[in-house]
Amino acid sequence: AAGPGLGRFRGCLAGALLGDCLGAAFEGRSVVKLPELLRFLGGLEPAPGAGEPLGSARRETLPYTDDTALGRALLRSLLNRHGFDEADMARRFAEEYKKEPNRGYGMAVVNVFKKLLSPKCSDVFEPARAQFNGKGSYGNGGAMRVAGIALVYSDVQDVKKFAKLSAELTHSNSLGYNGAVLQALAVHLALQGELSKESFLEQLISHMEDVEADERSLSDARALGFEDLPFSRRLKKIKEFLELSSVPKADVLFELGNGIAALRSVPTAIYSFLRCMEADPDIPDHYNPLQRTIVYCISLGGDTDTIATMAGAIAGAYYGEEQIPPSWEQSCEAFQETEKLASSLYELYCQRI
Ligand code: R7I
Ligand code: MG
Ligand code: MG
Ligand code: MG
Repeated sequence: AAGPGLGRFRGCLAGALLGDCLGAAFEGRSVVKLPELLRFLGGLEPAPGAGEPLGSARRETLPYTDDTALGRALLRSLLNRHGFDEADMARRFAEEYKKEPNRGYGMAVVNVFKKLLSPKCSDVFEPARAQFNGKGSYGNGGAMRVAGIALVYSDVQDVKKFAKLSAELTHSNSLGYNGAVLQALAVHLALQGELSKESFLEQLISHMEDVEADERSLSDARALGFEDLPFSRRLKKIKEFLELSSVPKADVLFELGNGIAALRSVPTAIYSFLRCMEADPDIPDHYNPLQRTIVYCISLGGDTDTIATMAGAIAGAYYGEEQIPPSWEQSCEAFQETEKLASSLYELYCQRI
């Protein structure tokens, strides 16, 4: 069977970039007012009738953050090594951090990068295991950068395996790396294209019930005071939410969250993507479903760059590059890189099928 086309690869990387750059302008705000967000987005459009050339200096450039910096490091490693190579990927993450340490990295993960940069480090998974007194980080850093795994591996078992390994370079708590597995699975399914909301969720639930059933996942969840299979449970909550014609923002934040823990952000990104397949009375109709997804994520506040980059990657893989607005894309720092990376990735993906 013919695999996904190049437009989905471009869409995925561009959607991720948009989510990060647009979301970063609002990161950490507990409340984002929709009129302010819509005004901000309106400012990205070229002035009407001004005949302004594309990419003119007048347009503001929105910097990308650690989400994109590491997402691209992951992609370059996969491309260079023709697949997952833990030592190469770890080195690229650490070198990327060293080159530009002010991209908004998580407070704790920088210690992993510093240890990886030491010539004494022989096991590249060891610094991540030492985080948080040996419990490992459950932050969303493994998930925010993982989309590329689904763009290189077409087999779902490979997607799970390498999403986990890539995340374990910095996040050894299962609540961190299982979030990365879930995000990679969502991108994998989105790349296959036309698929109902119901079957998208059913497939995610059935994969995650398997992923979360191992001893480590059960004991990590219990140690943190969560019920068993916490990601699977939140996917089921998403299913309930989607059966309602609308869900108050407060309920979404209470049940799914908008925080830096993978458990409080990956399900939120997936919900945002699925909810925004339909029109939203609060979001203007001229926005397409991909734009709506990003607007919705940012309107939730909190970890806006990361939730929007994850939802943007899923939506971009699903809808393809046709839904990437040029004016938004051209507002993002280093947006031209998306095209090059997508073409190389697509070539590798086709070789591997
Ligand atoms: O997960 P990580 O890479 O951070 C990603 C976030 C995204 O929002 C990016 O956009 C960027 O802003 O940062 O980095 P970590 O430092 O591993 O985890 C992020 C935070 O999660 C930590 O600084 C802690 O506040 C929290 N955290 C934990 N807190 C207590 N106990 C993660 N794991 C633990 C834990 O085990
Ligand atoms: Mg960030
Ligand atoms: Mg931050
Ligand atoms: Mg963030």
